Amino acid sequence: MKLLILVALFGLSLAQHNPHTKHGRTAIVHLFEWRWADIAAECERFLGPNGFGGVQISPPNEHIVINNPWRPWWQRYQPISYNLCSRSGSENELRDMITRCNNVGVNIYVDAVINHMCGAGGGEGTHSSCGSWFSAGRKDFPSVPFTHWDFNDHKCRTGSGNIENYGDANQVRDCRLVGLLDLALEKDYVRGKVAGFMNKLIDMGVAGFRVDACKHMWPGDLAAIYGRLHNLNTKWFPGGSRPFIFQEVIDLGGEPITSREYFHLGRVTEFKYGARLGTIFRKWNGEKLSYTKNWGEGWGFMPNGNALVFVDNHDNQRGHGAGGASIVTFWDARLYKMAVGYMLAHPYGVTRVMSSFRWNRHIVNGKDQNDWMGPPSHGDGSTKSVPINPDQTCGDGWVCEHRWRQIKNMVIFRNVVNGQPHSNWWDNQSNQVAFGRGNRGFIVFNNDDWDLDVTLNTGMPGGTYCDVISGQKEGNRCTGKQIHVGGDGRAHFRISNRDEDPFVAIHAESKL
Ligand code: QV4
Ligand code: CA
Repeated sequence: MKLLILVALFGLSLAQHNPHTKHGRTAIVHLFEWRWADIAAECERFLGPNGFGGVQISPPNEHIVINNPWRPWWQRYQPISYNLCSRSGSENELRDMITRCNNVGVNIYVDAVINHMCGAGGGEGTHSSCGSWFSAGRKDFPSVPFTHWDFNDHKCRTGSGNIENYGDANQVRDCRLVGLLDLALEKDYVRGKVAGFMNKLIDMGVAGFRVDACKHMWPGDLAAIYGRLHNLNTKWFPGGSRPFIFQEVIDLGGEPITSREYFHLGRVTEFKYGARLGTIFRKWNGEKLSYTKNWGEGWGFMPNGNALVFVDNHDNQRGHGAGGASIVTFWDARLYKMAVGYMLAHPYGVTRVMSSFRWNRHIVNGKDQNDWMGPPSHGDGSTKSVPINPDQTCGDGWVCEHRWRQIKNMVIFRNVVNGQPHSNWWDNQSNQVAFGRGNRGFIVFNNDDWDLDVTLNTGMPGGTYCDVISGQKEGNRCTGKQIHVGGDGRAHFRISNRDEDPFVAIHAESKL
């Protein structure tokens, strides 16, 4: 009996590692700060047709509204209640988006902020996205309701009440993260409110959650909350499907709290991945692309089955969170396309692509003075919708990295090579490397300051393939470079270090 329960629990927790993507899709995209109506349209017109597996959405619940600075993006990480009206839209718009995305095979993953409510200095009144009254000073949130009994302050032992030392696991979990009112998740009542919020979303059809600030929550409390979650809605998912859980834990080493403590609960964000990949593509600290032959667990990253990987995220693309200056973002577009291409070609982890908005970046002594700036907005602070230009790029300050040809085509590449092993590695002991994915795909990078000119074994069937980086296959024609693979699987590659994008990728479905 005991064994049976153990097996059941193990099976249950394992299931939370599965993103439940449809039709062999393998990548998700974070549509940071997008409105629900725009995401619904994007699922139908772009994400579904181009093989994206899912969307990470910004927090959908009621949040504080801040005037100074003016409507920062981070106001959404300060919950006021679990009512579903936010800067991205109303509950009806949210439901419509979930339905329409599910109907085209694109999953929705919710960013769940459950460690805290708003900052202690958040004041009192109805400056909240659904207009609910609250008092930060009295720790009173009647529309949940939470009262001062539901917060952790009595457990926190620091002078300021904030986390002061990340070397002390107790204060990291029980004190306030940058002054944010810390919820007492050991209380059954609080767990019930959080699980109720998440279950409402599951019943609406979401496929899972990015759980915010997990380092600041006890794994036991999270286990209790996840254990209360419903199975996914059987309108779109097989019976018995557990919600996909990926937990934000920043573990670059050197702290007592590690990612490992969360592995049994779901996947975990692997922050080493983007930090190291950025250092490699920037060629800092003597790093070389050729050193990535054993990329993945060989680099000390977490086990493949636990990892959620990304080149940059909404925090570290603007100096918040972790990773520092090595992180590559859309601001360094040429390096960024290569780094994202590398990630999507490589079998390690569940991959997340970032989709950003532009802001007036203004770096003084290494710090971005405008790191707070919210999404493209109208004068009243409401978020602008995302216009699509005739060339398929986005307007009005939306970057839409996920629509860049090179990135979109590598999302398709990843789907085409899904399940195939990392194979046929080649490098020049510097920054020119190539690898394949069985007999389904092959990619070649030149991040050196000289040309690449080499014949390689691709492992692919003979034929002419269209490079999906410099162009793509359209009908029976190729708008980019053509690569001729001989009957022996060998092909000649020439990549100038001055090419617009110094990498080439071919796959089974780009064969002409
Ligand atoms: C300020 C002072 C505090 C003071 C407080 C008083 O800094 O010392 O006690 O006022 O009220 C914003 C402001 C911050 C302010 C705080 C509370 O930037 O200056 O504190 O609000 O009012 C995002 C932003 C934060 C922002 C927060 C809430 O990054 O700047 O804080 O939203 O609006 C660690 C964690 C990791 C975290 C990462 C950023 O381990 O979990 O830091 N990442 C996630 C999210 C991130 C989010 C949060 C967690 C919090 O990805 O976007 O923080 O939900 O590494
Ligand atoms: Ca906490």
